[in-house]
Amino acid sequence: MRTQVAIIGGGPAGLLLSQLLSLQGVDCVVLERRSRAYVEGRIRAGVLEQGTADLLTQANVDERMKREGLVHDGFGLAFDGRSERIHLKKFAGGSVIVYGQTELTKDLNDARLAAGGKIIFEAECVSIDDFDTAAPEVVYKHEGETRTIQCDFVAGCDGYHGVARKSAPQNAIREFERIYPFGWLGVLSETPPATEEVTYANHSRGFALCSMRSLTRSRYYIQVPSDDDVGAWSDDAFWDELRRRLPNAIAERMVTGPSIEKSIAPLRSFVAEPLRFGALFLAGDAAHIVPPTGAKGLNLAAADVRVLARGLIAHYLEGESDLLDRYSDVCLDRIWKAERFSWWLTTVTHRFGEDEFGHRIQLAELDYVTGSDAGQTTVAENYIGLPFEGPFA
Ligand code: RFL
Ligand code: PHB
Repeated sequence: MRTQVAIIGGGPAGLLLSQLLSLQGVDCVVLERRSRAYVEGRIRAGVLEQGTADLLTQANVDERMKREGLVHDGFGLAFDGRSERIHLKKFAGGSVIVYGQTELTKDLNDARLAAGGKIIFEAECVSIDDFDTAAPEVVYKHEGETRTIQCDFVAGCDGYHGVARKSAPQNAIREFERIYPFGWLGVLSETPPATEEVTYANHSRGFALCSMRSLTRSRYYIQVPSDDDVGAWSDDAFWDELRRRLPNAIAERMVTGPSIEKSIAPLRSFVAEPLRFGALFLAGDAAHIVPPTGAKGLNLAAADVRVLARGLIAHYLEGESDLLDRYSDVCLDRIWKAERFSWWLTTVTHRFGEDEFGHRIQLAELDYVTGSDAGQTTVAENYIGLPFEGPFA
């Protein structure tokens, strides 16, 4: 098979890239290791920045998001028995949209397949060859056979555990990492959310997060040791622990019910540099991971794809390669700022061992940022997503 851009990975990054390229007539093929149902069933991100939502509008996949997504003009920071609000609209002039990654992935798959887009499910890329030449080749396994794709460019959108980043020459890539000594135990339940807005809670027993997927479906998380066994957490044990970590006013409003999904995700900060190796480009979780505390992962993946799609379109339609040449630098600027914010929000909201001094410092910092206009502004402008134009273009 031959195509212009071979896209490895049919998660949000790969699907959005294929949609943006196809709309401009750039030919591409998506290889996805898992089945469509598996990809669409992965409960992950829930908060979209306005810039991500705008990109989905450009990509013609915003109809259901506009209808079903919940627009939030603020979010909560709970600590010391109270909950304060960061006013996103007032201090940063923007908002975020609560819309699940599962729904976004469904919308993108629907749009691609309706337009006759090429997504090969249960096709595992095993190697990316000759990407330092003008004739790269992607080797994959599908239905028991080994097949190849000849292409001009390869987009590595295959997540943290994929093959794309591992294919980069060892002497050309640098990796930066921080692993946190805890994970998030998440529960999805068919119950009305306890809070109107997403609320991050600092508690001496550990972090907790109240989120939602709709007005009748809640998503909650609690900080747990990274080696905790999800099987050891009954629904009742989860609800009891969550309740203990929330201010009374929120705990009293909590409605419990059976969990629909329960899983533990490790927390990690990771960046690979650069993002380009000849004809191979890394995008999304393949290139960087943030702890989920700032809700940045999916949004960063979309921001990478925005730049990559523009670069590839300029290359094919205008014969202009400048944006592709700047891809790595443009994306890394935003990536490191999102890494910083996600790391910061993680450090002020999570429990790090028996550090009472550290806990008091966290409370002072949360009191400061929620109580000062300057503090709220810096948190709000990062949370809604740094602008695409101006210094963050
Ligand atoms: P994905 O979603 O991991 O998709 C990669 C795809 O590549 C496939 N793949 C391969 N395909 C072919 N051949 C191979 N060799 C392959 N190897 C892998 C995989 O099957 C998969 O389908 O990466 P992508 O597209 O870069 O998207 C990134 C996002 O999924 C991720 O950043 C977010 O989910 C992170 N995240 C959040 N982000 C937000 O912006 N807002 C949030 O509120 C938010 N909450 C979260 C999160 C992630 C979480 N977890 C579980 C880590 C909450 C949690 C709990
Ligand atoms: C979620 O709803 O899953 C969610 C919300 C905010 C975060 C992370 C996850 O920061």
